[in-house]
Amino acid sequence: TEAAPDAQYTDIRYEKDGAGIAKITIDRPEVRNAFRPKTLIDVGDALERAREDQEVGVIILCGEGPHAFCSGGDQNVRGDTGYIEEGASVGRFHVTDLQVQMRRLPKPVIAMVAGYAIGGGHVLHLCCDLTIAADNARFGQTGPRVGSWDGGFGASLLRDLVGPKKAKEFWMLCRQYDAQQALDMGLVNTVVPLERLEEETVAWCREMLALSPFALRLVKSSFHAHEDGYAGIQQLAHDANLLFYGAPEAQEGRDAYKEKRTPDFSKFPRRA
Ligand code: 2NE
Repeated sequence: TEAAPDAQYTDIRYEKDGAGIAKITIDRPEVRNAFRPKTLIDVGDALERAREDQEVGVIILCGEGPHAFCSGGDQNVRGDTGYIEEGASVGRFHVTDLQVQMRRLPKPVIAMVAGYAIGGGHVLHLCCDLTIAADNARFGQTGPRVGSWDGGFGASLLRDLVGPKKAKEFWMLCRQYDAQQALDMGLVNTVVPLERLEEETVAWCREMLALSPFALRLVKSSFHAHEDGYAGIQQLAHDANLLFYGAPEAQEGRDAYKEKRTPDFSKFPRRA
């Protein structure tokens, strides 16, 4: 892989393999890849870069090292008003925007999990489309232990994956679950030995890269149309609109407007 030449990130690395895969690595292993606001700003920027890059078809999100994917919000920068960005006086939850960005991004995002996916880090893997786990992966929520929770995607996506009782167990007991347990409960797609994690993840990415990119986009937005309510429907609807703009029927409407004439839709079938 090669780093993007103009990358100015402090908390992540952004790499491309030149064959359709972008990899975003949270690079704070000294705190088990916990995220501070700058980390999330960097990830968001890298996701946008991958989205805009027509060479990129699939995005891998992972953490540096074998010990952690991500351990959630960095408790060292947690203030009384949220997580506080360097130089800011008031905190916020930058992760809210990132979660939505991951859901809306019209390319598959794959979590590659070695070690801990805990707290807000666990929710990041939930927001990914697929999760490939190493055999040393451990999953769990810690919110109520540290005075926090994620009742949005952290509750709803988890419930959808493992069922309401199990999801409440995650949140109400703050236990950890190993990779095999995660696989058994449908939380991850596959488990492989740690040393094969990247190879397997890349193989899954290449399988997707051989498929129709627009069909994959529609698959993703179709799932989210229901799950994400009006925002999900909007994504799917505008994805359909993207296709419609290429059709003569839609072009007749645009052209008539520009030519200041009444549109003639009579030649277009009223399809059954
Ligand atoms: C992740 C876990 C289970 C790893 O345990 P272990 O034993 O492998 O490592 P250790 O020694 O706990 O951690 C290594 C170093 O990383 C720091 C630790 O404090 C330790 O630092 P030193 O003692 O070496 O100086 N570290 C780890 N996670 C950190 C974190 N999140 N913030 C700051 N420093 C961290 C274990 O470390 C663990 O349980 N970590 C805490 C997980 C956690 O509670 N995360 C926050 C949940 S709340 C959240 O993420 C959130 C939300 O609920 C809503 C919105 C946004 C975020």
